[in-house]
Order: sequence, then C-alpha cells, then structure tokens
Amino acid sequence: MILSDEQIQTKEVTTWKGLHLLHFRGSSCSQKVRVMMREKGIDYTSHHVNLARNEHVSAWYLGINPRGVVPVLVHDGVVHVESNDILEYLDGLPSKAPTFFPQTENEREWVRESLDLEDSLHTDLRNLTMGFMTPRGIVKKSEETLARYEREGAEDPSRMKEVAWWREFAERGIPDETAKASIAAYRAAFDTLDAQLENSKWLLGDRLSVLDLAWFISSNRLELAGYPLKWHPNLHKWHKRLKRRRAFAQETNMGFMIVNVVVPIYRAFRALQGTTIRQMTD
Ligand SMILES: N[C@@H](CCC(=O)N[C@@H](CS)C(=O)NCC(=O)O)C(=O)O
Repeated sequence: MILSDEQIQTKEVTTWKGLHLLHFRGSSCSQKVRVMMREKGIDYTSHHVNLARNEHVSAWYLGINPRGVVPVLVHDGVVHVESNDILEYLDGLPSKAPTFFPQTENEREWVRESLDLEDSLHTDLRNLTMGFMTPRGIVKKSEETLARYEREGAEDPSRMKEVAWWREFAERGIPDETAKASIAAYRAAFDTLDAQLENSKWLLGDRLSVLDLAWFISSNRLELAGYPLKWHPNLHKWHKRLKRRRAFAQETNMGFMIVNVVVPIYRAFRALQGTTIRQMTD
C-alpha cells in the first residue's frame, strides 16, 4: 500500500533516493521484509526505529507513517506500508534472484488469501509476544507516550486501534482468556499448514515462497514465546529446515539478552504460576 502526499507530513522522505527501510530488529513484520531483502540480495539504507524506546511515537516517524507501526519502505520518495504489500512490491522489482511470489494469477490469489490470514493474526501474535516473552512492566507504554501516540501525525483509524491495544495492555496485561483465544487461533492456522506440508517440502510445493517466509516469522516468534511447535509435526520439521537458512536465522535473531536471559527467566516465573502457553493448554 502506498501512502498519499496528504498522509505524509515528514516531507524530507519524499526526496530520498533509492531503497530505504524503516524497521526494528525485534519486530516480526520488519523481520519478514529483511529476510526477503537478504534472500534476494537487495541493498537498502537502514533506518532503525527502536520500538522499545518508542522512537516510532515521534512527530517525525508518525509524519512518515500515520499508522504508527513499522516497517516502512521508501523507494525513490514513495512511501510503502504493510509488510505483505512491501514483500510483493520488492519481489516485483527487477532482479536475477528467484521470485517469492508465484507467477500465475490463480496461485497469486491463493497466496494473498493465506497472507491475509497471516496478517489477520497479528494481534494474536502480539498478545502472545507481549504476554509470554517479557514482564509487562518492561514493555508497557506510559500514559504520556500514549497521549503522544494519539496526537501526532495525520489522523489514522488504525493508529487509534494501536493506541487502544497498548492502553488496554498497560491496564490489564493479556488476560488468560485472551491468551487462550490467541493460542487457539494459531493452533487452527498451524493445523491447516501442517496438513499442507504432509506431502510437500514447502507450503507452495517444491519451491520456497513468500508463504514459507511469512508463516516462518510467526512460528519462530511463537516458539520463542513457548508455543509447542511439536503439536504440528510437519510444520515443526519445516520450521527447523527454514531456521537453518542463513538469511532466516540472521534476520530473526532477537539478540543474546532476549533469547538467553529475559525470555527464559520470565518463562520460569510463569511456570511457577502454571501459566506458560503449554500449561495453559494442558
Ligand atoms: N499489518 C502491519 C502491522 C505492522 C505492525 O503492527 N508492526 C508492529 C511491529 S511487528 C509495530 O510497529 N508495533 C508498534 C509498537 O510496538 O508499538 C504490517 O504487516 O506491516
């Protein structure tokens, strides 16, 4: 999706030449785009926007993407948002590398449907990320930050939904019932993928595609949050195969502290309370 001139208040980006990616290392949607860029050998200028420090809640950033989220791709001054649309756009750029989207319109339609499902689960992914990976106190936004989030940039209904989610999270965390519904939503989606992988190496058959890329980002994040991928044996094998690819491993690396310190300590704490993902579904 391309933003219109009226939506862009930080006009300097309209003069940027070449490919620029505004992204955050730990953001799943940013990881999707970076994996494809690395797989296809696409060079870009990186603008790291640290979500943990709320760098996206600034007049400058909200003036680029009034939706208030990453990633954003700027190509020769044109602002692209929505990770799955960015993937399709990047895949269509002239390149000698293999394409990630199929070439027939029928298959493309089917791929878009699956990507829409993946995108529709994004709130569930966030519920499980924020609920099970780190204590709420570390990641919740202050009322002052939320007020800024509401105020800056062009009006945008999807940013208001973001603000509402973060306000609810600051007040109540992720209630058990919400967490269970998000786990169930992924369980159903992964069961379908698991069936598709029964007789084929990749989700689209014998070649790696954008579906493998996009769904891997979710399975990878959920695994880190303590979701047992073993519930889906074919998907689990597929996941391990993808994890061995250098671009996938490098671009989804969350950093030593998160993976080896913060997440395990928080998981141990939840285990004592009997509220890990596995325990909640026993
Ligand atoms: N549908 C959007 C979702 C983008 C999104 O929600 N990005 C998250 C990171 S994965 C974000 O920027 N969150 C803002 C925050 O954490 O405050 C896309 O696919 O690009």
